[in-house]
Amino acid sequence: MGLLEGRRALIFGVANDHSIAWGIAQALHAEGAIVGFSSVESLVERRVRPLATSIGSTFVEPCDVQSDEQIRGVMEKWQAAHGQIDILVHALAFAKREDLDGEFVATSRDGFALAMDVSAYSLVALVREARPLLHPGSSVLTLTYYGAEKVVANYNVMGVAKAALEACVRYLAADLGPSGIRVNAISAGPVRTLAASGIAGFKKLYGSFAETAPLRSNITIEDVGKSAVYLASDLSSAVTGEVHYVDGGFNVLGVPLAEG
Ligand code: NAD
Ligand code: 0WE
Repeated sequence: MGLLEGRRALIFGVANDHSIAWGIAQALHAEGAIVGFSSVESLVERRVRPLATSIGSTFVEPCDVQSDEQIRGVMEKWQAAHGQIDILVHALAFAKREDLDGEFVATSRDGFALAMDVSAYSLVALVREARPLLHPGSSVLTLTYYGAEKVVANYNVMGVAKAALEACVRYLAADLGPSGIRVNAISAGPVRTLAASGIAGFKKLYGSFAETAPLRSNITIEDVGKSAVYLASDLSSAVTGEVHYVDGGFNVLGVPLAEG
C-alpha cells in the first residue's frame, strides 16, 4: 500500500525527463498517486505526453501560467476528468536570459515584472483557480532556490522572484490553513535541467556544490521526489508555510569552503 494510494496530483512544469517536476511525478506515482500534467503548449505532445503515458497518465493540458484564463481552463478540465485535487505541484520559473547574467542593477522594468509574474505570481493564480477543487488534506508544493535568501552570482532577478515566491507560500499557507490545505516549498540544490542549461557559471557552481555541501554530493530529481512525497502526504500533516531544503545541507554553512 503506497503512501499516496488513490490521491490525485496535478503537476505544472514538466519540460523533459530531467525536469524536477518529472522527478516529483515519478515519486508520487510510485506511492500510488494518479498524476496529471500541465506544461507550455510547445512541449505537450512531443515531450510531456510520452512521459505521462509511461506512468499511465492521460491528463496532459497546455497552459501558459501568465494567463488566468488558461489556468482556469486546466482546472475545469481537471474537475471534469478527476474531480478534486489532492496534490498541486508548481515547478516552473522564467526570467529573460539577459537578466541572468551580469549585474542585477541592470535589470529592466519589464524583465523584473516578467520574472515575478511567471515565477512568483503564478503560484497565487494556480492556487486561486484550484481553490474550489482543493479540500481538507490537500497539499500544495512549489520549488525554490537558495538565491532567494543569499546572493548567488547571476541568479539576479530570479533571486528576487524566489524571495517573493517564498513569501507567497507563507501568505497562502495562512489563507488556506483554516480550510485544512497546506502550502510548502522545497528549496533544491542545483540540478542540471533545461532551466539550468547555458546559465553563465552554472557548471562551476554545480561542481563546487558537491565539493562543499555537508553530504558532498549533488542532489537528484529523485531526492526532490522523495521529499515531495513527504510534503504531499499525511506524513507532514502539521507542516505548512515552510521552506524544506533538499540541498545536502548546503544552506547551513556559514563559510562554504571545500574541506577534507
Ligand atoms: P525545467 O526547465 O525542467 O522546468 C521549468 C519549467 O517551467 C518548464 O517546464 C517550462 O516550460 C516552465 N515554464 C516556464 N515559463 C512558463 C510559463 N509561462 N507557463 C507555464 N510553464 C512555464 O527546469 P527545473 O530546474 O526542473 O525547474 C523547475 C523549478 O525548480 C523552477 O521553479 C526552478 O526555479 C526550480 N529550481 C531549479 C533548480 C535547478 O538547479 N534546476 C534548483 C532549485 C529550484
Ligand atoms: O531557478 C532556476 C533557473 C530558472 C530559470 C532559468 C532560465 C534559463 C533559460 C529562469 N529563467 C530562465 N530563462 C531562460 O531563458 N535555477 C535555480 C537554476 C539556476 O539558474 C541559475 C543558477 C541556478 C542554480 C542562474 C544563475 C546562477 C545560478
